[in-house]
Amino acid sequence: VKKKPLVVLTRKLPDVIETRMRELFDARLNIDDKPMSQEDLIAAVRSADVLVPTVTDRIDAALIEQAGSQLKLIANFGNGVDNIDVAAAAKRGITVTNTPGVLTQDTADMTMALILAVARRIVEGAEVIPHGHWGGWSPTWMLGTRITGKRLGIVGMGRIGQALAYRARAFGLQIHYHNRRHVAAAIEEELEATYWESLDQMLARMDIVSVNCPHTPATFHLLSARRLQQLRPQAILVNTARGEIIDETALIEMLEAGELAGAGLDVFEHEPAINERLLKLAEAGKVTLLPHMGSATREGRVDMGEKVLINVKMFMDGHRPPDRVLPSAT
Ligand code: 8YV
Repeated sequence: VKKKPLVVLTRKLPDVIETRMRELFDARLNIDDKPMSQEDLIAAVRSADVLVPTVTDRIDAALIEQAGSQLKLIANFGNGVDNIDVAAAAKRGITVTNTPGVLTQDTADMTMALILAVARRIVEGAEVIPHGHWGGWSPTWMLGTRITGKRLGIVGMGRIGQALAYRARAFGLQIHYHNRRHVAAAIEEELEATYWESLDQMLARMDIVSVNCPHTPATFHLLSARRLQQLRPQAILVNTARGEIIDETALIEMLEAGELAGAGLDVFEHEPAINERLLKLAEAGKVTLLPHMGSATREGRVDMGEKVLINVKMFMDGHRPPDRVLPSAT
């Protein structure tokens, strides 16, 4: 009998997925659901045939260096692979896969929710009654910003950006986007979307800007201090992609100076560490902060797990896994 491949999961995954993992492979699960220590990660890459990391594991070149020759696949439980040095893995002949497609709708929902939350002060409002601060209705109190008719600029028009655009259309927003290339003409037409080759020019004209591109060396601080300065003071910025895409310190300075109306952030530059100044801004109702919840639905996590299972199984059976990530894409 052929030995089952050793598959190491760095985090606790949904029960149905773990059960299936155990049936198919010699699965080593992480029962206490804490990110793996560096020591345990090193031990894992030295012994595992397959590593299943998440966004909380840094699989960098130094770690990949330590991998044993048996490690052939890193099957990321997540779409973004900025936690993995894909080029270093490729050099060692290690294949990398991710979980695209299955978290598109959930993340687009959360992005739309953040836009609404910031514009209509939902989080601030939700705290009034539980804190006993409600004196009754007033015509001039708790006023937010109207969504309908405003311009939404989407930075990165991939799956999530497009899914957001369809939602935003239903809310009466005008769709603008910056991307390396145009989306299919039929989609652009259906969305009545305006393509901006220049990110700077788009930023200067938007009411709301949403970041929906992957974090790669090319998009690190894409929204740099200089670029953020292009935004109008009435503008709202939301980010459900990766914190590193925005120069967070520059964003904080603008919010503190009143040079930007508000921000909705689900991701942070040094998460889970949070810049203390963001907490003050949250208290002042300037920012809505979410703890990286964009794709966090029960259904989504199972779908992601199934994607991982398929990728590992196909790879182990000698086929090309469906969600291989090429170094050129990162
Ligand atoms: C996950 C995400 O929470 O897939 C991604 O890129 O950011 C989230 O869906 C996380 O990455 C899981 O590893």
